[in-house]
Amino acid sequence: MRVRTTLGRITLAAATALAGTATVQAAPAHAETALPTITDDQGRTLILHGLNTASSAKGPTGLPWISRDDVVREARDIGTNSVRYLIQWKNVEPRPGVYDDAYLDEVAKRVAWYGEQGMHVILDMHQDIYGPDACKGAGNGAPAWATYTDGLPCTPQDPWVLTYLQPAVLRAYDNFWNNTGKHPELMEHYAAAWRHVAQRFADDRAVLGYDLMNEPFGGTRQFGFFEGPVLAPFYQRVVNAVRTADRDNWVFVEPQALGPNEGAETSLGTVRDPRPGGPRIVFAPHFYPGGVDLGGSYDGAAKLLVQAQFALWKRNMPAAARRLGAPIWLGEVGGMGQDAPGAADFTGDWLTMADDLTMGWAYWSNDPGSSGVVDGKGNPTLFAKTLARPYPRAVAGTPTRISYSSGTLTVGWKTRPGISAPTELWFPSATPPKVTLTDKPGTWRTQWDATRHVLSVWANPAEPTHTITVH
Ligand code: 9MR
Repeated sequence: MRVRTTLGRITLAAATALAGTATVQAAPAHAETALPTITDDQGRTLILHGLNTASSAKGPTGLPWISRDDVVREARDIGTNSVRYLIQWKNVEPRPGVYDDAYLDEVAKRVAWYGEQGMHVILDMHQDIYGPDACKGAGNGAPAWATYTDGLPCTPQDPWVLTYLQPAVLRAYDNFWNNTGKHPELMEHYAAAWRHVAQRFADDRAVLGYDLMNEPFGGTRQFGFFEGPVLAPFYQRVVNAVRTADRDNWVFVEPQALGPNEGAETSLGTVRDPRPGGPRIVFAPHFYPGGVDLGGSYDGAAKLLVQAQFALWKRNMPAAARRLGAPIWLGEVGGMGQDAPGAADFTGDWLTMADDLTMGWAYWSNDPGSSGVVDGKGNPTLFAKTLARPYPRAVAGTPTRISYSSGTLTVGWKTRPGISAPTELWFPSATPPKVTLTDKPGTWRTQWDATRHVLSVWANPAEPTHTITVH
């Protein structure tokens, strides 16, 4: 009886899921209006390819391992046009209300390295497991003075994510989100710290925006008890604070990590942008299916599980972006060692998913090692090759298609009136590419920059749509 009931439920769930799929497939692709896009100061859509830089910034100095040469090499060899650059609340506000501007100067110095390469910087206020003082140095992010564990015990766990469930860590979050009713001041401090950072970088031309909190975790409140009632109002408060200092940079908001990282739905509420001239809020989920970052693989039965999570993510995250009225950007994906079974395959598949969704990404991470782009000896890894993929870095309109296979890049877009800057495509090779475009001959032109490996395309603005194919 019990078995039958369960089977009945499963069948019902499967039928519902299939019905959902059928509806989605039956609808013609153009029936859904395109999501808004992240744009540059010339109105072009930015497709961001970048590397998270870096896990090493979680340490005491709050600064990543990189030198200027590493940034030059990334831009040249991988063609990145952006970076998700990690900063730490503990370094920004080492004592309550006291900001370390010398730290922000060091950040600004590194931001300038990206600016020299024409890259866009997204500053990410990173945290894992709340902060170093929540559980014997296991975490990063929050300063000691903002860590209230109320004397509860803690033992760091392996894999590291299980440390999130330790009593002291849960309590530190419960106090931060004021689930305990005892520390309303902590979220206020966080918002004010962001205001300070925004003030410092508002006029820095290399900075594109701010990722307000890495992988939020709700403590003892999760999912519908957290994302709607706690996280969204918190983001609203931070956005309002940022906007008092910076009207124009983009603000990136993440769903909670648990669930959405694996493709589950998010119930994050809408965040309003008070800036004049249209919202600049980006939905910025991560993708870590099947624990690929925690020693998982992409072969055999594990691959089937991960593929199911691909399908979920691909349906649920764009749907959430649509609900929030925001562009989507994949802020973290990767973490798999280059020797893990299926690493190249996995990378190819998420890159294809990103292209299918005309969505940019930031790979985790550029730290030297087996999941970085250089290994411990400084040699390029598998990822240095796979991430160096042809792409449209700026599109003079709304992209409708990005696809790359067998050496051919195809990009479709709709004209957006008033953009005079060209569409720009990046290629890993210096060989001039062969180009065809659907615009009438003589109405468009291209220019090849063999140093930057960038093809600029001035399409005919009188044509409503364009498709370029490049071999
Ligand atoms: O890869 C990182 C690992 O070496 C650290 O021990 C861990 C805890 O700080 O963080 C890992 O990076 C994670 C990132 O901070 C947040 N998203 C998931 C990343 C991969 O697990």
